[in-house]
Amino acid sequence: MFSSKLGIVLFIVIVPTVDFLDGVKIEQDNKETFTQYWVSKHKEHFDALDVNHDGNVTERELTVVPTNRAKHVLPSWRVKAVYGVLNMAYHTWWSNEYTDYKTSISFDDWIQSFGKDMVYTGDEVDEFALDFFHIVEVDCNEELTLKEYSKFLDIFRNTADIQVIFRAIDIDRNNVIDVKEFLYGIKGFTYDEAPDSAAYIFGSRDKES
Ligand SMILES: [Ca+2]
Ligand SMILES: [Ca+2]
Ligand SMILES: [Ca+2]
Repeated sequence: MFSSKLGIVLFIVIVPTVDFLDGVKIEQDNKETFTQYWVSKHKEHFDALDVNHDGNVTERELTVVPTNRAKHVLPSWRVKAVYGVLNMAYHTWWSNEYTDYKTSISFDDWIQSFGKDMVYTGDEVDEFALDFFHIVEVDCNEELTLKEYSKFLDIFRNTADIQVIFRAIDIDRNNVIDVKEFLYGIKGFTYDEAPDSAAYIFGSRDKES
């Protein structure tokens, strides 16, 4: 039963639906284009952040709204840390010189920004991943249990089966997610242009109607 569920997740990862890509035009004015898979996974994450479905992610949707969700699953000092990390992410990767410091960012804006040099660096992605790992790693043993990891998924509005996602991220199948596995997932999500189950790290809205 479990393996069939995992199969469904892997199927979703490997064969993402592309209907929502209609109308998404990627215009890179400097070099590379991204694979359809890469665009589709980032669009899904963008849509999860765009809670009012108006096609734009505002500062509030990226920072305040997820922080409010964190209040349900984390103690207050960790909630403040969530806000701090998301605020950094907003000003680094969303509202910046490449998007003319807009406060309401469309998917096209975001993807243009991503393609520019210097916007996403490996160090910043690592810092984001390590910060979030330690925010939700509440008993300080450097491993995420299913319960700890589910806090991260709650913050990012996951509605899919958390056990299935956990198994996809827990690459060595020892029933905990360590720092390396979490970093691999965040980096894979950010950069990998080929399907990889670890790229499912932020969860999914696959039960959303
Ligand atoms: Ca919105
Ligand atoms: Ca732990
Ligand atoms: Ca593991």
